[in-house]
Amino acid sequence: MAFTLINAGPSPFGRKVAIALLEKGLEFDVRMDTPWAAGTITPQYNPLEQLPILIAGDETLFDSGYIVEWIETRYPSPPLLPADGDGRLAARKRQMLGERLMEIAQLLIMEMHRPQPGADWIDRQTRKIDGGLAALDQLYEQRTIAGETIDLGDIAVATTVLVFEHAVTAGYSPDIAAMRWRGKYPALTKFVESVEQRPSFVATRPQEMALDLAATVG
Ligand SMILES: N[C@@H](CCC(=O)N[C@@H](CS)C(=O)NCC(=O)O)C(=O)O
Repeated sequence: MAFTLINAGPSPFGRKVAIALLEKGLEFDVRMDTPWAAGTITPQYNPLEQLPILIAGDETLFDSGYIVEWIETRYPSPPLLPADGDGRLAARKRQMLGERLMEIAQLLIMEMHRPQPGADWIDRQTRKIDGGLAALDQLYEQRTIAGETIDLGDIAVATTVLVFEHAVTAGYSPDIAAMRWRGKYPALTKFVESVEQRPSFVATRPQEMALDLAATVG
């Protein structure tokens, strides 16, 4: 099966899909796009006009959570979800927190690029980031990663918090205190430091792209 991943350089959602494909040993081509820019190809493939998109043979898949579910269902080996129900639910919970935290962080960063950011909205999103990171830290206090096994929850969490750092160094985001997690959340930090050198993570580091967020939301 031929796979093409349509992605944006820094996208943690796209990186999650790329890591899942690499962990499964599936080869894929990458096509970069900017969904906000004139001439974007994204709406041709996704009515929700978002990346990532995976073209898998004659199927077109979108939304990163759905795409990784599709990959896991079609290519179950090696597994990226535990076989037992409780383990699966625990992995899904971490995946959900990682994905929602990323969406909340995007809302917050976009708001900060508006001409007149709303202070209450910023406070509200900031509280969610504090709460979500603290919840993940608690979950990682109880998680030991056996051998080389990671799951879709680990991938979603690590890609999210790693892009928090990239967004600041690449200049897309102000340095927001609530989004600084390394060292502040010990169990989460230990977990990320145990996976960020995996070949699938090294091969998919966020790439800078020209982004004018003020123009996008203005
Ligand atoms: N729930 C979506 C979120 C994807 C998302 O927010 N993608 C961003 C790029 S990182 C995007 O395409 N934004 C354009 C837009 O929302 O209009 C997923 O998991 O795939």
